[in-house]
Amino acid sequence: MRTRFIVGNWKMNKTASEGGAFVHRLSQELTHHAGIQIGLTPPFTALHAVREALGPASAFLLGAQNLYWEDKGAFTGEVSGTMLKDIGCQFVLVGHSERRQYFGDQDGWTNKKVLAALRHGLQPILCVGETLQDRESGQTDLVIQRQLRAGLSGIESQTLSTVTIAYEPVWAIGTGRAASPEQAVPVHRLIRKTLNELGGADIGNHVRILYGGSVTPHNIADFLASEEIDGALVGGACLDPVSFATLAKVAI
Ligand code: G2H
Repeated sequence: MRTRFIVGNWKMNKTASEGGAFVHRLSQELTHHAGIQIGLTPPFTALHAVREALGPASAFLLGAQNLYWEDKGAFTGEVSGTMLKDIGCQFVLVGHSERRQYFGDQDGWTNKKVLAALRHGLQPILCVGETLQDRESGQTDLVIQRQLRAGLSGIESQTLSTVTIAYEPVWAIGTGRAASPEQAVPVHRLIRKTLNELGGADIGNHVRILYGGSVTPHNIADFLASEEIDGALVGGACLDPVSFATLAKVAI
């Protein structure tokens, strides 16, 4: 049985003080969320404030939006797994399509980042997804398999089951045009099949696969109706605490 996971990806939004205020409001709105996990990925600059606002015993998980694979050194502008662990992160996004599209994150990099996250005890959420051009030219399966095989290279079976995958079709991100469950479910099945090929017979059944791309409080139930979809990576609809709480309540 896989525990549902709802993650709010703040992207480049909210200052430290806005992040703290968000957590206080979210805690009021979402007093009961047993049975599912809820994660927040503030920008680096708000991680400390959000950790403080959550408090040490919070059931909400704290994550980062990216990391660099080296532990320390002359890498101007980068943040390591050591630093994220130290500030209280429990998980980290890797290979979000905006990283791939705007900052040159390639498959080889996502692999180094996934391995670095695991080395530091951070749960990686590896994001994969095809562009509209990929989909329209019938390349979706090839692209997803390539991103998975490259990103998860060199990870042994037991560890593979601790990784989370987010399927985010690029054409659905921030566009208000979510994939339909009929479009998403076959890709989730393909991801499980590929995980089985990578890690052995039943690994795919243990790995959580989230859907991301224009998820809202209004469409989340349609995605969760499929047992293939274990939760959501939410962008725009997570920035307002009431909206995010409403969305999360559907998953409980
Ligand atoms: C996809 C998603 C969150 P949005 O990037 O990762 O954003 O929900 O705004 O499409």
